[in-house]
Amino acid sequence: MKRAIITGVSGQDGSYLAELLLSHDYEVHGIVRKQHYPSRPWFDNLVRQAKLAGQRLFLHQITLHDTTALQRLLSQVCPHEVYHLAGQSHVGLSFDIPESTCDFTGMGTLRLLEIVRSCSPPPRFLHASSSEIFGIPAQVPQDETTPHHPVSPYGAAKSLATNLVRIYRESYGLFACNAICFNHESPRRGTSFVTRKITQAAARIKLGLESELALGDLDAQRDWGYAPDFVSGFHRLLQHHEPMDCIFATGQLHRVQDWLDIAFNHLDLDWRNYVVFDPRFARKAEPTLLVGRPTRAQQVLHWTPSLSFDAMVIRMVEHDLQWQRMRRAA
Ligand code: G4F
Repeated sequence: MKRAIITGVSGQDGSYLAELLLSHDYEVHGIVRKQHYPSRPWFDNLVRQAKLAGQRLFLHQITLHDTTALQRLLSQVCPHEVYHLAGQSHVGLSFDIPESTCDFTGMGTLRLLEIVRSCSPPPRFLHASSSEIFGIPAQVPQDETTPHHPVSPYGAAKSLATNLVRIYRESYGLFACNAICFNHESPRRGTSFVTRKITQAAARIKLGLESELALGDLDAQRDWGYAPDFVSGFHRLLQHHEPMDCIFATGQLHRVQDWLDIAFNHLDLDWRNYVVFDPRFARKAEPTLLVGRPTRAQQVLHWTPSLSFDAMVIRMVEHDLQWQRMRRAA
């Protein structure tokens, strides 16, 4: 039986990845921050199911600053694979808390790499990197060779972490990979990200629970994919015979306004009647034309996105509608 450690297991990607690995008969050890657990219904459900399935999911409350606790966990578990997904993931917030963002995301990755390097044998290591490393990119679309040009403290921290993973692979021969992820969404996305904020608000407006949605830049563009597809790419990347960095993206650009069009139309609403501009949600600097070229993922890992953009938006709206109805009935 393979053993895996996941940092950030209670988040969107971590919970999908835990489910995937459990379905492949892994023993999964998830690292959680105390204050984040247990507060997410899907994660409570996963823990319940894993218990029923025979104790193959174990949770450990450790912060990424606690090097000795992390070291002890890795030496006790002797994992075959480590998936490093934890981090401060809000780009806008990173302008308010740049120091902790850089410490957690940049130095946290370095601390983990050092621990992995000291294991015998070292586990395979995946770092969930981000398209934010490209910021204002020198080429469109971006691939694994595109130079980094971040425009936020978050992007700079991810760039440091991404380079460290490459350096540890090249210098110490670690099986260490960067999954360079463009935006990826799902019904488990946090409600402060624009996508889930829109689908949740559309559902609440439809049910008469809200009447206004405050947003920043509606013309902002991103390459938005479906989160469960991305975590299946993470797993494929660590099963490959050699370590490498890999872009996960759809290759398609959409605007924030496209989310509004599809989500509100699906509920027979016109978003123009509800959306107001709020400068608090406008960024100090916006990346431009972040769109990935996932050729390596497709050709080498045989990875393909399973859900279209429209289908993903509608799936999230339907989930939020059902969830809001359940909460109202409770
Ligand atoms: O949903 P967002 O906050 O995602 P963002 O900044 O692209 O970051 C996400 O994707 C990155 C790439 O994978 C990750 F590295 C990162 O951790 C995170 O998962 O914002 C998307 C766009 C931005 O251009 C933002 O300016 O939506 C625009 N936007 C417009 N109004 C808004 C809002 N963003 C938020 N969060 N809230 C708004 O009201």
